[in-house]
Amino acid sequence: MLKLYGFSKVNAGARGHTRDLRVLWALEEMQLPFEVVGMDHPAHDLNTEAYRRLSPFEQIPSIDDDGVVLSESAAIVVYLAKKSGRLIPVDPAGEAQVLRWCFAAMNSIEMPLLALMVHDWTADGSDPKPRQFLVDWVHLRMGHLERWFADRDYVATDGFSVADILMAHVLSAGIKAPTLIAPYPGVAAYRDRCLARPAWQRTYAAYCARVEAG
Ligand SMILES: N[C@@H](CCC(=O)N[C@@H](CS)C(=O)NCC(=O)O)C(=O)O
Repeated sequence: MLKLYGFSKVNAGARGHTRDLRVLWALEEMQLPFEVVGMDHPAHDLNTEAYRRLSPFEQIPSIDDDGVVLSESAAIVVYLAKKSGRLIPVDPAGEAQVLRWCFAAMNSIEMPLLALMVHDWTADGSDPKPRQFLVDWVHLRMGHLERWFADRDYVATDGFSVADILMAHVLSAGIKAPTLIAPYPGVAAYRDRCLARPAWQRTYAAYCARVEAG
């Protein structure tokens, strides 16, 4: 049975946004059987030699699928898609489009959003320039996405794919200020279209029922 290492307890600010949700969503979409191994972040469950063998950076999510050990949410959802034959095309050209947009979600989009978030956690506000640079970077990328979604429902292919799980999660968990997405109605509609999927609704409800704030 596939084991997913996900949070059982995590700080209140992160609860509901953590990256194990990407894998839980993919598993729900694909209807694959799995069990969750609940990890208590405040109790340092991630900082053990045993867990580092699964996840070298001591992070969630990771999986052990009967000996196939993986960390990195994007690698995991692509593995699951290929294993199940769902949410990724079988032809190399279609698969390449999905991989392209998985990388874009994890790099071109998540990077500026995460940089802004970390800045806002840590900076004392004495110099407004770094924050303005990061806000401008986010708007640049959001403008690019808005153009991309002008004639598309999903980011990589005609149908919903694992790239949409990653992109929609980044656009949802990574954007704290509504002002960062409000000028981009196409991006907001795309994110909401993905999050309206029954599999996401079930995933999120089960996560909220299981994961404690600590
Ligand atoms: N690139 C990794 C990032 C994973 C990550 O940042 N996980 C966070 C939770 S969302 C974590 O485990 N943080 C705990 C820590 O670093 O101590 C992925 O996409 O899986």
